[in-house]
Amino acid sequence: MRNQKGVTLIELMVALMVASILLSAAIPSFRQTIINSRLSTIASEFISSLNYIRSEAIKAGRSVTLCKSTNGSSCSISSTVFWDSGWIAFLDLDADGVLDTGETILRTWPALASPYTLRSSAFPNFLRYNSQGVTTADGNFAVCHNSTEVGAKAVLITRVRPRMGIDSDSDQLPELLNGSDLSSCESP
Ligand SMILES: [Ca+2]
Ligand SMILES: [Ca+2]
Repeated sequence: MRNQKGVTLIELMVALMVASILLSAAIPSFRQTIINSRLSTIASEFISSLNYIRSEAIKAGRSVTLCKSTNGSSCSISSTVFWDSGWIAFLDLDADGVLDTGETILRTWPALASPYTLRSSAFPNFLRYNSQGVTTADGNFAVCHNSTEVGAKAVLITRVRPRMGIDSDSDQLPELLNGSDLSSCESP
């Protein structure tokens, strides 16, 4: 009986050890899964914002602009403020990309949780769709966690439809409009 108890205790200890090893291996991958899912959600939500302003522009027959904003009530043109600080959509009556007196804010989006980032070199301050639902330029946005390109998401702005950048060569780096891999979270 005593012998049997001893074996049970050893078995228990081994089981605990195996469980702790499995758990310590599982936690980082579980964490990565959460980060990946969050990156996809942010990119999808940003694409939804773009589709929203595009359809509003067509509906209104006027330009609708999306600009980065820290307060949900005015655009920021500071070079130290990025899209991850939040963004707003407004009816841009004079199509200048600036929220002027008399122009209506249509929707606001809050800042991303740190350390998630949303950046673009082609659109440092704003992105405008005209009344035909066409942007003024092409370009890329990068959605990153902790400035890490591996596993990041890209949002590609073509004149008409925004889309998610795909990773066709499976190297964990999404491809940008020119076909090259995302190489910078800060200025994609
Ligand atoms: Ca304006
Ligand atoms: Ca790739």
